[in-house]
Amino acid sequence: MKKYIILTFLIVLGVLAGCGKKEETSKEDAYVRNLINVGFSQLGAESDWRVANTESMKNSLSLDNDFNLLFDDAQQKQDKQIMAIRKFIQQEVDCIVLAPVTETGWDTVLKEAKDAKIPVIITDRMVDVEDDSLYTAWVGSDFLKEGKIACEWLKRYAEVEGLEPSELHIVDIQGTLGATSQIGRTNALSEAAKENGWDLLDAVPADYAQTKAKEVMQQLLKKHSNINVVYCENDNEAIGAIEAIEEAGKTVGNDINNGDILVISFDAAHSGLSNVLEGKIALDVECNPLQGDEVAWIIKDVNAGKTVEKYTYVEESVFSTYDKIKAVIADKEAYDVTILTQEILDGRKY
Ligand code: GZL
Repeated sequence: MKKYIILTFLIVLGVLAGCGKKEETSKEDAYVRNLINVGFSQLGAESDWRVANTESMKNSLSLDNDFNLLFDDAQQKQDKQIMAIRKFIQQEVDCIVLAPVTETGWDTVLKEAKDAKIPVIITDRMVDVEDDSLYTAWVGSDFLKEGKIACEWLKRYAEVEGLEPSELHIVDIQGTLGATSQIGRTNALSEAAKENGWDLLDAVPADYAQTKAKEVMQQLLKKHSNINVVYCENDNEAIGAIEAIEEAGKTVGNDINNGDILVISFDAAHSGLSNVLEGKIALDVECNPLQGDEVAWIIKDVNAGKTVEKYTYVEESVFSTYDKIKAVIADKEAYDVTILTQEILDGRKY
């Protein structure tokens, strides 16, 4: 069957080459080289983060890096991801990469991959399975820690601004319910609110989508007249929420004491950081989407029969233009707050 994949691939390549398209690698090279066939089930294209993540994976799992990548976009539907994994198994790929939309519901299909002796690498969010030998490795972020960093910053902001904890009236615009990133960021806020005595008014999911977040924010503004902090679980939600807040005649910024609504966000994508630089997002905790190289190295090591690290966390930063807080602590680890400038923004990769 593997020959089928390579043969099909070469026919496609030959057709493309026949269209006069200059291939980075010639048909003969591809045939001669023993490519690693990888099936990648990506959960969707719902956010700037996801688009950057897909680009990173495609750039790393490329023909020039000795990969033949079979890519599937599941449009945020778990059943489409399960179908894609089953198709990769039928095609006898060498490795499966899964970016799971939510944590549960993967045991059966990952068992099928294991029975077919196909290693599975999980990226970004986590899977919640009975037997963690169903996946070989995971590459992603510590979402609870991201949330703790944001909440530690908010606690220090209130102290610097002379605000009583009970004067923070917060709404949480959540990500996709059941996604590891949503679970971690939501739990960090609800724990901090309880610990610090903050007024956590509401938590409503918006699937990391800008349009949905705008609608959610419009409803929250109608329901609560005293909101002064909006905790958005990604940048696209923050941008949607800001649109709703400004259309309601309110202001976003770093100055709650003078009537601003403070917007906190996650991802630190270019769109989010542009809003930080404009002073519209007060804090943006990075969630690094550039996981492709790490995943490619792991696949090559697995393919070569080497043992690999089970869990790999990507590097992340914290951005603001509010320069009265220089660092925050999360789990005994200090995070320097990067005071964002245009130069730093221009130098970012996504
Ligand atoms: C986080 C990732 C989340 C991002 C959102 O690793 O799963 O999903 O924070 C994306 O932007 O949609």
